[in-house]
Amino acid sequence: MTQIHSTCPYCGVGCGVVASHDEQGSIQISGDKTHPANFGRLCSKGSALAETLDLSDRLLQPEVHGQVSTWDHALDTIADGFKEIIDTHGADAIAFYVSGQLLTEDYYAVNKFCKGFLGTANIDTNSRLCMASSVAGHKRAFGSDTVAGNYEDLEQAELVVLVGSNLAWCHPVLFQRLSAAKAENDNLKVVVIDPRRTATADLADLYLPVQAGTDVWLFNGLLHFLRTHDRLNYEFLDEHTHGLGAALKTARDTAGSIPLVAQVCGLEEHAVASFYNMFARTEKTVTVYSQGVNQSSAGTDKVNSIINCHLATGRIGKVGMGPFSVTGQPNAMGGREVGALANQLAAHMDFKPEYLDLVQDFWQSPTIAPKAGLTAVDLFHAAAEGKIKAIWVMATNPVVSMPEADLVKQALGRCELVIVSDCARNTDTTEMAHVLLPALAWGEKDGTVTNSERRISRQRAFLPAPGEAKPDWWSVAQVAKRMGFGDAFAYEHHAEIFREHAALSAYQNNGSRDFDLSALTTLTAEEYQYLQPIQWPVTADCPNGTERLFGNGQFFTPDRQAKLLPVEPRAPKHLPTAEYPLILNSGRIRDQWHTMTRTGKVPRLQTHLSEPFLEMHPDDAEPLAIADGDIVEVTSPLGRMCVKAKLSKRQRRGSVFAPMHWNRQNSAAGKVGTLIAGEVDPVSNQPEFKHTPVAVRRYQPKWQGVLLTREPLPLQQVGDAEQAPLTEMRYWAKVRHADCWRYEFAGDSVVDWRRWAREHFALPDWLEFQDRSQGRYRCASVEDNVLQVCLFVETQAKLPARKALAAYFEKELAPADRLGILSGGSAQAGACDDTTVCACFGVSRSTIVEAIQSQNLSSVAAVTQAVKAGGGCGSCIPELKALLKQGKAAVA
Ligand SMILES: Nc1nc2c(c(=O)[nH]1)N[C@H]1C(S)=C(S)[C@@H](COP(=O)(O)OP(=O)(O)OC[C@H]3O[C@@H](n4cnc5c(=O)[nH]c(N)nc54)[C@H](O)[C@@H]3O)O[C@H]1N2
Ligand SMILES: Nc1nc2c(c(=O)[nH]1)N[C@H]1C(S)=C(S)[C@@H](COP(=O)(O)OP(=O)(O)OC[C@H]3O[C@@H](n4cnc5c(=O)[nH]c(N)nc54)[C@H](O)[C@@H]3O)O[C@H]1N2
Ligand code: SF4
Ligand SMILES: [Mo]
Repeated sequence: MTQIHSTCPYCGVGCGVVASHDEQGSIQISGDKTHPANFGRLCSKGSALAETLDLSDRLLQPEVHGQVSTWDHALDTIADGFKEIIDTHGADAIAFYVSGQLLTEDYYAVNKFCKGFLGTANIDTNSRLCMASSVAGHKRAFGSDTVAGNYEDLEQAELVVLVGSNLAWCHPVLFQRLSAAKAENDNLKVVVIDPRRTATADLADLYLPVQAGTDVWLFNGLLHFLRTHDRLNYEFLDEHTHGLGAALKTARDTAGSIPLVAQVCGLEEHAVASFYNMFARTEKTVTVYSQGVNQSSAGTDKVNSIINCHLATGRIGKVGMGPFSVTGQPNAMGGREVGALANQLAAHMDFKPEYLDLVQDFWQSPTIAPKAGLTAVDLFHAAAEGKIKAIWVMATNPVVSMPEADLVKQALGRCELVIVSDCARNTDTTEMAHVLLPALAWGEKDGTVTNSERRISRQRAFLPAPGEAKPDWWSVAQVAKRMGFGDAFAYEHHAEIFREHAALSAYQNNGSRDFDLSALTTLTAEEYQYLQPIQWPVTADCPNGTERLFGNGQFFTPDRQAKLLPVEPRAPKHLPTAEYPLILNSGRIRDQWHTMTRTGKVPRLQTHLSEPFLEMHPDDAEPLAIADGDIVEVTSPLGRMCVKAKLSKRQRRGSVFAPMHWNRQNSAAGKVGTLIAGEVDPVSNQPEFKHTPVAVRRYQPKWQGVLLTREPLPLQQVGDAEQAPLTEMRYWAKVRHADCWRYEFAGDSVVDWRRWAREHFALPDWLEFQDRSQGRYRCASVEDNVLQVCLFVETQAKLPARKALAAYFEKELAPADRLGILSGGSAQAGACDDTTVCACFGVSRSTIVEAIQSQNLSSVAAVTQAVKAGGGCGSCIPELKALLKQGKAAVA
């Protein structure tokens, strides 16, 4: 048994994991008890990592124009293409769109190649969609992109304010740490500010269901309140900041009274007053913020309105206090460190003349991009207009995750050369590639990532490179070599790249820049291999890293003073209209990661929420005659989406929520990016993902069906007009079970199901049942007593319970089962599906509710003891609490 320590590849918490390998090759992933981010904990996604490591769906060989190719040919194609395009159109006709899921070493190499050797700054990253507003806000306030505090601050605080953050689902281990600290300390209070009552809100002492887009009013109001209640820290303000007067004036002019704030923000006055009082009287306050803040056309202002309140009270950089932007991706921070945003140069330096010289000198490069390049939305617009001729997309899936997602697809269609580096073979973006490069995936790749608290950790390989897959830095270096830059990219090992990256951070720094790894510039390959998690800056003065910055009141502006900004609140770009009366919010669910290329492989991660959905308040649904589980069509001026309605009072009236995960690989029209406009924040250029006016209507199909099959269908069979009548389907979604695939579908076209099923699925052992008067068709195909396929179509009645059907795929069929299948399984037809709450032990909602009621359970621990739920990763604990609460209410 060998054990290798690595870091989880999902969220920015950056948990340490241990991969244990036995000789038979089976691998187990557990939490690393020694890692300071998680001390052994993992969430549902992290604890399912071992189930994502198989090579199904992997891209394992380079491809050029749809043909498998050698690396040489693929790399030559890229280098020749780049040279030709640069010769005719200039370097700015080339672009890179990269990702916070690259390792720092990959990120450094591609940024250096683009800005120093091709000479264009047209490299942007999906962090533009994620962290750009925080970066811009930090720079305006601190002069540098610095997250001052650390995770321990959330435990040491007495007030944690969560703004636009669903920490329970998106940073689950940090949420677990906060919950545990709260359980131990009665003085630790939590405020949650989010238009949706999320699982995170269940931990809150005070929950503010703020009207979407109004956070600046709320925090301006807070700043004014702090002043009128004499809570400003004038000593700190005088010595260490500028801009107080203007900030206070704007706060007073725009949010000078609690009734006004309450009205604009759609909150109760007493709730606003409680929040302000809690903040005013609690010195140890941490304000955590995430995409409800960043992904807004006023994102940067939201960030500064929060930071203002911390600067005004001097609560920054000290134990248990500070503004805290939690990062999304495993290496969102690393991307910022290497400078791979289009408006950054490198190593936390911008396009200032002195830095251009410094970086060019360090790189010894033939050129240096003189000014900022195109940011994500503009970059794809430029491609759509034919100005970008070649684009290299690395470790991101923009055809799904960008706003105006369909325009992004068209833009790629217009480019002469589209290169996509990915580990997955089939994504909405790989479909658009001329050249596909197979990348090493997690477990195979090796390098470093930086988490939300500036902690650099190693991701270590514990699997051999499969097929022809290579590290991303290697493909960049190979193209660079072919373009004549071999000397600058002669890396043989990722440790060399890390050393160079550290050296650039230290180069002519002398304490002038926050990002400084000067004590790591001479790491040997061995020291790098055993590098322990460490928080930057790492310098001669702080060789073991730095827990917090700014505690001394010294910032990274020229005069070392921080800045408060006057922030004028403004409404989101697009407001609801008569035609599009509801506000569409979008984000994440507990068990899926982004576009599902990895978490989508794990059956148990699909049991919690298995189909694309739109969450809406029952009062908004009722006048539209929409019931829970109905299919709805959601439209914006840009496009439409077709998903299932999920009614919930957790949703604020007037606003609806859709997850960002579904795409063309697993649904007919579940991709929310299609609807979202490319409106961006004017300072950060981050898109407004959380505020799209939409219309919703019920879609009543002529028939609905479900197909379960042991082998996945080729996509065309359910999507292509030539192939099958199913194309007319307005709705389909693909769900993975342990032993079969499930396709849910619905449509209007007239289909001869009997013929269709026989043509596609009939085996000698064929069971069939049709009742035309009821509009019902059912069939099943069995081979050697093993169920291969079953199909159910209904025009009037409900479809059978899916769990029972899927269970037939798990066993050899007994004679009685044959009858059972066509009658819809042991569960009654019409029984609705019972969702799984605990993904670790597969415990369903009904089992938990039954146990709570019959055994009169009153605590999470008791539920865990009774039915195991909550005893694994703990991600479902907020839901268990909610079920306990409901149970109590029912009894009362
Ligand atoms: N399970 C899971 N975890 C993840 C990810 C994943 O894909 N799946 N992705 C990771 C990544 S890259 C990121 S960036 C993070 C994101 O983590 P979060 O930011 O926590 O997640 P989101 O669901 O995008 O949005 C957060 C909340 O903002 C709220 N919100 C919307 N509009 C407003 C507003 O105007 N004001 C306020 N105050 N709140 C608003 C939404 O209702 C939502 O609950 O998650 C990371 N963790
Ligand atoms: N509607 C809506 N859209 C959103 C958001 C939202 O809240 N709402 N959030 C936005 C945010 S915050 C983010 S971060 C983005 C995320 O969006 P994306 O970055 O597009 O999502 P992923 O599915 O994580 O895509 C990563 C891709 O890289 C591949 N990959 C993984 N590791 C590697 C590697 O080492 N090398 C290479 N070459 N490939 C690799 C994966 O297989 C996958 O195809 O989505 C944004 N889009
Ligand atoms: S909280 Fe979960 S997804 Fe995030 S790093 Fe930890 S284990 Fe991975
Ligand atoms: Mo993100």
